[in-house]
Amino acid sequence: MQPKTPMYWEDFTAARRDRILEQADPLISDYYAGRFIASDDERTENLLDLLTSQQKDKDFRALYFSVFNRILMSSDGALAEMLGPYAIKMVCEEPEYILTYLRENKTLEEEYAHSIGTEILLSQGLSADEGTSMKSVKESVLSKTGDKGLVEPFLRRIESFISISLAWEQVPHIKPDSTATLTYKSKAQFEALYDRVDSGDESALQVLEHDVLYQELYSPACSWYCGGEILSVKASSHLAPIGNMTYEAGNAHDFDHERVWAEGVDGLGIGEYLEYEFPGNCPRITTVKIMNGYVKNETVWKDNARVKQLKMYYQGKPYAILDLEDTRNLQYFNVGVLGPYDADAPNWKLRFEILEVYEGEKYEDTVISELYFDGIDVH
Ligand SMILES: [Ca+2]
Ligand SMILES: [Ca+2]
Repeated sequence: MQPKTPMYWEDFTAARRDRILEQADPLISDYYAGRFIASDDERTENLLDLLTSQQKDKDFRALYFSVFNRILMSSDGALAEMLGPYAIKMVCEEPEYILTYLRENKTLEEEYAHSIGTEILLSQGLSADEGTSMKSVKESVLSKTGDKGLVEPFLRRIESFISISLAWEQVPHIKPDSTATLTYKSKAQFEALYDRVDSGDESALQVLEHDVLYQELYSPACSWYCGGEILSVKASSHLAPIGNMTYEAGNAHDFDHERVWAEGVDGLGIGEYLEYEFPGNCPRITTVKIMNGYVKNETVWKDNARVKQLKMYYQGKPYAILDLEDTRNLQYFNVGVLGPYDADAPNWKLRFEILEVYEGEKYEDTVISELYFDGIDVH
């Protein structure tokens, strides 16, 4: 077997580094030796142009990459803002070389993702020729390498940075993208249908196949949940059990429309919340589905309060306000793309806080029967 060829600056011997530095442009060797500090000036701009110029020589390539990383890691303010286009150029020029290194250096990878993500955010509102978009970065990188396993985790880091930054700046309202009319059957009615299917009754099968409630909660067919994983569902409070009926957080995510979460504080529960925790490698979420109120039957639905607005927090930051309709129909909210989908990423959370309610006729208990998800990265 051939010994591994040193590719990166820190793999080189000190003697070899000295030789390379002697031959390098003085601008680079001066910066390397600490004879000037990078800032948002012309000299730094010239240095950055040089560092991100196309470089076929492997020795120089290692030096340029190393020096650029040092600038990136130590920059802030105006210089940091200036680096975005250079970070993009760096990655797009030789994605395999750069991304292989970043994969092993997560802090540096995060810096690149922030720098490129910031540049994309700053370009919003500019035309395609003037600005940089997620799409143009993606196309540019993929035109240089077909290694999607290397490229896609990095692109997701950028997208995740953009989602969090946008959420921080503004909290948009999201109305239901669509709703589905549900014909509510009790579990006993479903059981009766299953029995008929088991005994070969085609018409019972037809009924189930056209029943949205069955398809959503009770069918064993494939869904996002074939890969989607939720570690826990918690709530800030819940109503104490009445008889053998509980109202705890998990009931909002038990695929049982008759069991519900009800907040447990005096009054209508403004400020109370549900919180879902996901592992880093959970497939990403694009849709939140909600059965609002105590949907089991029309009477209990009217008697108890329903949610009018849910404030959604992603990674602990306000992300969106879901404007719910006052209906027993299933409501689908298109929430963008959520989650890092990366085994190395830490667990993450979504919180849904009650901001406003539709009051019930009898009780000051605000209820959610189901809050669950759909998404991508599965199948
Ligand atoms: Ca439930
Ligand atoms: Ca209450």
